[in-house]
Amino acid sequence: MEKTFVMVKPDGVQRGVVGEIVNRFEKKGYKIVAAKMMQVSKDLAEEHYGQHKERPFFGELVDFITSSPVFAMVLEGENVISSARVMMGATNPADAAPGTIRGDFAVSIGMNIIHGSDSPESAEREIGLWFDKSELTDYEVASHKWV
Ligand code: DAT
Ligand code: MG
Repeated sequence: MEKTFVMVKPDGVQRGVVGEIVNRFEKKGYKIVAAKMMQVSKDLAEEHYGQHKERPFFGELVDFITSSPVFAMVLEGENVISSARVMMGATNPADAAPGTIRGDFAVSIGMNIIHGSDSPESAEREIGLWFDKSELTDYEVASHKWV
C-alpha cells in the first residue's frame, strides 16, 4: 500500500491546528503509520528541500522550517501521495481552493502550513530522511475494509 510523508510546518504547530489537520487525514480514511513532533536541524531542512537549493527563497524556507517544531507523519492508503496533495491544495494559499488545508488555514506562500511528498520517489526519499525504519508501525486498521 502507498505511503507518503506529510508535515505540519511551524506555522501550523504555532497556530494550534495540528489536531484539525490530522483529523482530516484520519476521517478521509488514511492510516497513520508514524507521527512525531520535532525540532528540525538546518542540515535536515537543507537536505529535505535540496531540490530548491538554487531558488531565491531557499534561505527563507530553511529559516522558516527550523524556526519552531514541526509535526511529521507517515500516512498510508490507496493513492495517498496524490490525494494528500489534493487535500492540501495549491502551493500558494492564495490559489488554494476553500475546503483544502491551505485554502482553509493559510494566507501566504511563505507560510503555507503543510508539506506533502509530490511523487512516489519523493515519498520514499522523504520517509527515509525523516523517520527511522523502527519508527514505522505495521498494523491493521479494523475499519479499513469499509474505506
Ligand atoms: P509544495 O510545498 O507545494 O510541494 P514546492 O515544492 O514547489 O511546493 O516548494 C516548497 C516550499 O517552498 C513551498 O511549500 C513554499 C516555498 N515556496 C515555493 N515557491 C515559493 C516562492 N515563489 N516564494 C516563496 N516561497 C516559496
Ligand atoms: Mg514540494
